[in-house]
Amino acid sequence: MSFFKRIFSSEKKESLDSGLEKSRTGIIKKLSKVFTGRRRVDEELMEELEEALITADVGVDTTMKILDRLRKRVRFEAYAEVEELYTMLREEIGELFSSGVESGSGSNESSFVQPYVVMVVGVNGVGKTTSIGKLAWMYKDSGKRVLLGAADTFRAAAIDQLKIWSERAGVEIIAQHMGADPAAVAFDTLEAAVARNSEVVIIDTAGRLHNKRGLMEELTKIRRVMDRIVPGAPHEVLLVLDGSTGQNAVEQAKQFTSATDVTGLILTKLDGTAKGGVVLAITDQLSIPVRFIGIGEKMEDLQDFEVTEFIDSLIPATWDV
Ligand SMILES: Nc1nc2c(ncn2[C@@H]2O[C@H](COP(=O)(O)OP(=O)(O)O)[C@@H](O)[C@H]2O)c(=O)[nH]1
Ligand SMILES: [Mg+2]
Repeated sequence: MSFFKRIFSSEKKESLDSGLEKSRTGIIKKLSKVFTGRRRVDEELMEELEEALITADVGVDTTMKILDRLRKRVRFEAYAEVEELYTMLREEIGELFSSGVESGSGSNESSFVQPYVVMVVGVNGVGKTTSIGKLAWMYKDSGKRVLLGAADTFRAAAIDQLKIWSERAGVEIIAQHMGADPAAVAFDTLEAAVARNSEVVIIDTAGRLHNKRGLMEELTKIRRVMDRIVPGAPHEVLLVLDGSTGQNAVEQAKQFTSATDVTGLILTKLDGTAKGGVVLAITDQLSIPVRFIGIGEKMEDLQDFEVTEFIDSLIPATWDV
């Protein structure tokens, strides 16, 4: 690993650790109640562990799955010490992530297709526009020519907000007036991207979920128009979910994925919440990889999601049970 890579990784780990601090503290507190003072693994302990995970927003179904596997292993491997159970818990969580879908690597695809078109969807207020600003900066920082499209034309403030982010990130933006047809904005953006030789295009959208059919039609229209200019676009559809809403985020994801094809997830606001366990529930229950996580409001506060790093930060290996 190069010197710079190492510096970058340790910085990344530090901000991940501080971003997930509330979740980690919450989970450790719950787990320590279960494990402390115990030596032997018995059914009572297993039931308490089950409850701890459910209340840590891992969700009932996912918790049951983890506990089933733990129970089998405890029986089969004849492990009975709590330290081993803690290790097994971390392993099973890792297994859950890797058996669901591959994750991470949100920033490499753009080298293959040009322009690489990313459409960002999700309910109002989850952090779409903010995440687009952060993503734009991330791509720009890695040397890409980035263009943003302000296809959330529902509110004037939404367009202005994306403009501010485009300035902050130092990237260009295509916008029209409030109330303009979102598909027309997407069309303009892709045309401009082709003309300007942009490498990455990120399209903001409005997320009014009050009417699923309307949402579905609007997103379908935007996709169709983009595909006409850049065949295959959008190459990635990122659904943004607010991690601080816990199990509601899982429900929202289910609704959205039935309205349009989603290729990846961005989980935001993991910094302000103790509900980080929801990442497990989401990964387990939807077959969609988590691409990025938001751990703050600043431009640098978006990270590539890496399973091992995430587990190490949320449920540290070195914690003494
Ligand atoms: N703490 C924190 N706040 C965030 C994060 N992502 C977005 N926000 C905040 O969430 C609010 C709504 O974000 P916005 O991007 O406007 O959501 P949109 O309606 O989906 O476009 C803003 O106040 C953002 O600063 C995050 O990762 N952490
Ligand atoms: Mg917005």
